[in-house]
Amino acid sequence: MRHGVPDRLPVAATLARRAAELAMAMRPMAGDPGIRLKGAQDWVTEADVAVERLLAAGLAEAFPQDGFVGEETGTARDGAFQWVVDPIDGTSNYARGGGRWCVSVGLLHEGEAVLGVIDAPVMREVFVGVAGAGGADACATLNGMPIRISRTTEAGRAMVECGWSPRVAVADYVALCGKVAGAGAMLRAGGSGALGICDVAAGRLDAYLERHINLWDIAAGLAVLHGAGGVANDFIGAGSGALGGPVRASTPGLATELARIAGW
Ligand code: LIP
Repeated sequence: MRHGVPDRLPVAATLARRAAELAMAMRPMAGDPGIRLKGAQDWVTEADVAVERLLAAGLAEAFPQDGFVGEETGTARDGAFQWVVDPIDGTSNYARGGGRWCVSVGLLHEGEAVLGVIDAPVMREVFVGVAGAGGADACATLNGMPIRISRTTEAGRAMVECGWSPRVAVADYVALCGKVAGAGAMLRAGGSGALGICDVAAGRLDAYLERHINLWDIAAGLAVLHGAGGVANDFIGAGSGALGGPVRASTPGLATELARIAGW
């Protein structure tokens, strides 16, 4: 594992578990008045804020020298190692009593995703991904068992999730779905970018595309994806870390064709 990751992995896993238990305890019934509308179709619940506070406090206590970025509180600190957390990814599913949501804890080192822990308590699934030292010994697991991407190389044989949020015009999303389906792929949409990218890592999907997504949604998932042999566009290197941007996560064999199909 990369320097600094071995001592951070168990702390991240423990805190993600505690955060998932808190989110479960605060899980709203559909239509709960406690849900505050952050924007059209973008829900933030009281749990979102409480869970992020638990993660921020635990990580600051364990690693005061590390930086921290959270969806609800934004950038709190910079550091060579920077934690990037989404307290509840799949918030809309969570807010309606659904089960496809997770706590996502990612760690960047000098702008590279080197560790990811994604805990989906209703699904009883915990994904872990670690970058290798110099590209070697990278790995990814689901509930402790190794996972690997699929071998799909053609869009016509692929299953592809296309994510959406109100940050993107509906017409653009519909056009993307039309192009992906027109290439022969089967479409999926699940409402959690983190879990969608983990499904690519586990071979359940062959690609995850989204025109605009935020760093906290995918930081942990990128570590899981790379640990499982998957590839993605250089999200951080392209300057999308601060304000979000496009993500194309897939098997290596699909990367070029999907970039052509998406047009971004
Ligand atoms: C979600 C993203 C997902 C997107 C959803 C939503 P949140 O984040 O992870 O990729 O398609 O619309 O934005 O808001 O649930 O943390």
